[in-house]
Amino acid sequence: MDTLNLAACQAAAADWWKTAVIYQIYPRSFQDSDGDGVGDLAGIESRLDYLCDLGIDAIWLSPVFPSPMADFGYDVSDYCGIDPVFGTLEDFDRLVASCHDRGLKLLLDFVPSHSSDRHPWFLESRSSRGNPRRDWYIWRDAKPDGSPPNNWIGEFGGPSWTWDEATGQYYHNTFLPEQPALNWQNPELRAAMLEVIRFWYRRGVDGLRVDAITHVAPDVDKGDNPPNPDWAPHMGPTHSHLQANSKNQPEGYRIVRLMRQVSDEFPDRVLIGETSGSLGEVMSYYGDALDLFHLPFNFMLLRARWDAAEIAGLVETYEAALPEGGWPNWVLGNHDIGRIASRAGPAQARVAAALLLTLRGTPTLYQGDELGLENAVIPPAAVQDPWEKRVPGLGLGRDPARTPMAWQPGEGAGFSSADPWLPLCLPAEGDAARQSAAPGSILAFIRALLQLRREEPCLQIGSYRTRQAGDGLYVFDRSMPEGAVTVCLNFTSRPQATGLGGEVLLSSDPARPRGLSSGLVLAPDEAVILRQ
Ligand code: ISL
Repeated sequence: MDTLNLAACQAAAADWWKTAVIYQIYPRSFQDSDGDGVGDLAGIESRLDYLCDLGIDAIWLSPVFPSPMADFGYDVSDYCGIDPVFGTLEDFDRLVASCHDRGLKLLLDFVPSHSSDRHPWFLESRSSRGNPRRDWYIWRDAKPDGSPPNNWIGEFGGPSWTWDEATGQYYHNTFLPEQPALNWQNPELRAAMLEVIRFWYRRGVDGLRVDAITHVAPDVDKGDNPPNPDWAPHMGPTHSHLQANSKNQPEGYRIVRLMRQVSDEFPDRVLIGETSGSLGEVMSYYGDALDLFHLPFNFMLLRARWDAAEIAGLVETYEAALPEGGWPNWVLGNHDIGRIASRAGPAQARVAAALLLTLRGTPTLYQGDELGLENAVIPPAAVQDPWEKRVPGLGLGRDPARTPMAWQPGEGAGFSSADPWLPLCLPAEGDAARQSAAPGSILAFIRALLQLRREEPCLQIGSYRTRQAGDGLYVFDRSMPEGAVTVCLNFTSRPQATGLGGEVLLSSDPARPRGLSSGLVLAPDEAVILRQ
């Protein structure tokens, strides 16, 4: 499948976010600078050189806004501020400047579907039925029997309606009761939220990752969701019903178009949407006229069985589904899902990184995955995630992928001088300092991959074509009119003959000689990039 012609290659090179590699920072767990056990903005600033050495182009920060932290920042109580645990607006301005000095872009999270129940807007809204901000949130009467207006279930379990005794109505919450859903149908709320985008762009932010977009502007009067015929208890309560009426409603798409129009008032900004469902749903968020998200997140690799043929199949399916002119993107890990080194197995972590960083499209690399961090075992007393607390024991909790970075030897692994908010989990190959000094480490391999990606236009903007996929071997080409590179991935723990020859540009095995090779046989769990 050849998906890109020369003109498209040139067009791709014009937008920075098409050739960039994005690195997701989960600020609570990146670097603590003030000894409270929680990471902060000054800590991030102090680690920018590490990120430059790594070779990424942009950082995206999970929320750093004022928040009671019921959902660790995804419950925002002031959209235009910085939570004291992370620092101040001055710290933020300094971070933007320090990023830009180094040629790094900075993206923020934007959480439009819900605020915190401590947001002054909500405090006003719930103060009386007649309050001018009542309609900024979604309020409905109980059914005659006192039950909620419909059967929708919250993403973290429980009804997605919360009764307000004082005013005698239910408010809608898609996630926790502490996260009331914003009513985007209200023109004043809409204007206020769109102004938030301008606020951060005026401060120099280069783009936004828009949270939980599928839940924005639900049509709560559309009726009950139908039961899910394929549901099993281990899937958790949320999926007991299909979210046919509660997600991806037409008004939501209109809102995204407005967000994009505001974003386009500023040059060179990128809008990324957290779409989470089917391929069709993801594609729908490009917009027929490519007027919605530049990059609707592609989470296919997050859910894939770690199998060469299966993954090659989904890459082809994704490539084929892209709208004309739509730019692809790939995500291998984030703060909501188990670590890739645990999902694929630690031995496959290099293969997984090679896949993420050589597929066509903008990759997002999650902090700690460059160290091969695995899921942490969180003792029950240390659990923080509200999802795990509300629906325990099903493995839904997200703490295992949110543990602090391990930077260097010594107490707190250089993350904090205090007890960290989540237990530290050391990567099997050692902390960042140790891996930096070890040529065979996963960190060294990912640095080399990112350097090769910078030097090799094929890897940035070349077309994609599967060569072979099956029996644990996945080989694909990235081509430009001037030449091609071939990526060979061994998904197994046994050697694999590729039948290919060429110049070895990079291998996950530092012992493999560079230069010409014929009849390439991959070692177990090896990734090799060849110039044909
Ligand atoms: O809606 C979903 C499935 O039907 C979820 O996958 C949903 O998209 C996802 O949980 C949204 O996650 C984001 O918003 C949450 C927050 O807890 C997560 O950390 C964030 O990534 C609420 O803001």
